[in-house]
Amino acid sequence: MRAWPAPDVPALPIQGPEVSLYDHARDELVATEGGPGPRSLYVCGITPYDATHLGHANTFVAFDLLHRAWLNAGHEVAYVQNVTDVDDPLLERAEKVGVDWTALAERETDLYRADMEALRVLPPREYAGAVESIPLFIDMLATLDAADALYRVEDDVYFSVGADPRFGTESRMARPEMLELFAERGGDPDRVGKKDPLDPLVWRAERPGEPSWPSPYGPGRPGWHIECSAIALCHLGAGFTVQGGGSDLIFPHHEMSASHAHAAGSEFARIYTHGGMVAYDGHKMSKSRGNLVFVSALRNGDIDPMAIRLALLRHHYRSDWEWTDDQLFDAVDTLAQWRKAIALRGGAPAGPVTETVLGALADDLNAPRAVAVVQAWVEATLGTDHLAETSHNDAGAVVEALVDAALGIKL
Ligand code: 5CA
Ligand code: ZN
Repeated sequence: MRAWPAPDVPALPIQGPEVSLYDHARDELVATEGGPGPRSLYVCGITPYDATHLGHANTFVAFDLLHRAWLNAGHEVAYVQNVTDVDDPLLERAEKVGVDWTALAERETDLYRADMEALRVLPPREYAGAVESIPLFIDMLATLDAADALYRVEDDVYFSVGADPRFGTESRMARPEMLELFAERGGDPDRVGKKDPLDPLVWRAERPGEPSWPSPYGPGRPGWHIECSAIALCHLGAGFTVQGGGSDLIFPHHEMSASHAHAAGSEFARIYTHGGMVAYDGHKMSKSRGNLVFVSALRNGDIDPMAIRLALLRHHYRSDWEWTDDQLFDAVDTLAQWRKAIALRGGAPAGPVTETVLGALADDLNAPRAVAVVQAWVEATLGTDHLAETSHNDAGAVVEALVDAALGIKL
């Protein structure tokens, strides 16, 4: 599937430090090391049945900071993202609004691409749709079958979590919590005939009126977790650097994706990192609840996408927070102030700003700290005392390039 056009990333005068990231599986900050090859990142993408909301944007902007921090540290980056372009919620929405499910998926994916481009998110190297990747899932199912990790319940095929001795090590959750989340997030713990209530469906036999594809298990469609597992392994290889997504995917999705890989004899990610949940009107922003603020709606209302990005970056990517319109208005004002300061071209010395901003981002993507450092430079520059002393330097150009390359904000 095509991704979206890449924004320019200016070269910086100094290289950034190596990046550390919080790993959920180990519950600590770890170095994102990985030898001389590229740093590799898989981020769970959208299910395209509705437009991109600010929660999605927050997650993709967070991992864009990682992408940029790696580039600024001198690494090549292999980035893969998926599109869940066949799934229950997509089929249900298409039926409800009376449109063809493929047309709905195409329309919403197009809108998402436009939103990502406007937010200056670097595109993935591989943007993989589930439908186009079905042969990968069938291959992986064959490997799991050979490892005795699959069984049937009527015509459906399930994965046995008992086939992975490391099951549970990504989420570190106790079983009662797993059972609760599994039921909430697409699982079917009560289905009769399963070996373990937590076993997830990996191939759903054709139901009347649902799309299906041929497979050795009969016509059907893939389960959700096998999709991300197979796409990540195929395009990034076993032991890729980071599995990313929002914290709503810690369990079951990332646990199951990792388990499928382990049972198939492959390492999965070295690090599991999750963005916090953005709320609105007191609840997690979610398509099912409908409490959404769409990126495209803000853009259509003539809001500068860079102000949206700045408003998101003022929160640490791991925190849960609530969106309010005031934060956006504040970001619009701040952006105007930043633009005024860089337009002076001179200003307070920029060298320490570059080093501190790159350092903050390399330290578990601390964007709020990076934004505060830029803000301090802007205030010092707009204050008459500093400007008078240093008006001949090129600090404005240096900060402009830094804010663009590191934070993805074009001033
Ligand atoms: N297609 C699956 C992943 S394979 C999916 O979760 N799709 S989604 O459209 O529901 O979400 C897309 C991405 O945005 C996921 O990484 C998800 O964790 C994240 N996300 C969803 N809602 C929010 C929210 N309210 N705040 C932050 N991130 C969110
Ligand atoms: Zn996923």
